[in-house]
Amino acid sequence: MARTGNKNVQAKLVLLGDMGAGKTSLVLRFVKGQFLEYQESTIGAAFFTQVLSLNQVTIKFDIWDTAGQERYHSLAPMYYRGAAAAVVVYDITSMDSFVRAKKWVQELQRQGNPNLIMFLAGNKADLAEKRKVGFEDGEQFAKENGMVFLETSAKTAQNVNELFYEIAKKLAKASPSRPTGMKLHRGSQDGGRRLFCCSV
Ligand SMILES: Nc1nc2c(ncn2[C@@H]2O[C@H](COP(=O)(O)OP(=O)(O)OP(=O)(O)O)[C@@H](O)[C@H]2O)c(=O)[nH]1
Ligand SMILES: [Mg+2]
Repeated sequence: MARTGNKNVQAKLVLLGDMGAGKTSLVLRFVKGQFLEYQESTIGAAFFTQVLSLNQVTIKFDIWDTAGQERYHSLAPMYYRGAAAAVVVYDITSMDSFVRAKKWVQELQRQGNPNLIMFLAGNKADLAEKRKVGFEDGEQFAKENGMVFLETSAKTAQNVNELFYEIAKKLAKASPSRPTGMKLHRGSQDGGRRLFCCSV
């Protein structure tokens, strides 16, 4: 395969949403291919990395998985500031989590990065019998706010890779070519946790 024209993109990605919506579970499904029935609530935030290749573009995701508990709300700007993409997650079995997701979207819109690419994930799609938020409600809200919308399940893996591929596609389009290349930390694909980070 021709190696010319390869593009390397490093992108900061943040997940936001109510506690228990499944942010950590989505990231763990994507980064490690695993799912825990009793996933612990995140404290502060957790950091993961993952590399995705799309045709001639290699995307290195720096993923900030934030804590949904209200007491950590004030930390959130630290994680979404400078982010290229944000995934706002709600739980389709919880109307409260959908209301919370809308608030996150408003906060992101107010914080003034017009280039932020936003995604809406209605998670726990496997729990269809307990559904409280209609597919159309998520779709409609996403449309009104220029977001890409998917219903996902970290448990069954439904649409999880698709979500990150959609993000990668948008980022690849949005980011300028860097012909000299950047260093990729391929060794960190296992999604190591680091509590303190980072330059923005
Ligand atoms: N059935 C089902 N359960 C899920 C799914 N995703 C997450 N869960 C469960 O929901 C609970 C909460 O998931 P987490 O990933 O910890 O949620 P979170 O958004 O990271 O929560 P905080 O860290 O508190 O903000 C866990 O017990 C998960 O096993 C899903 O797609 N389907
Ligand atoms: Mg979590």
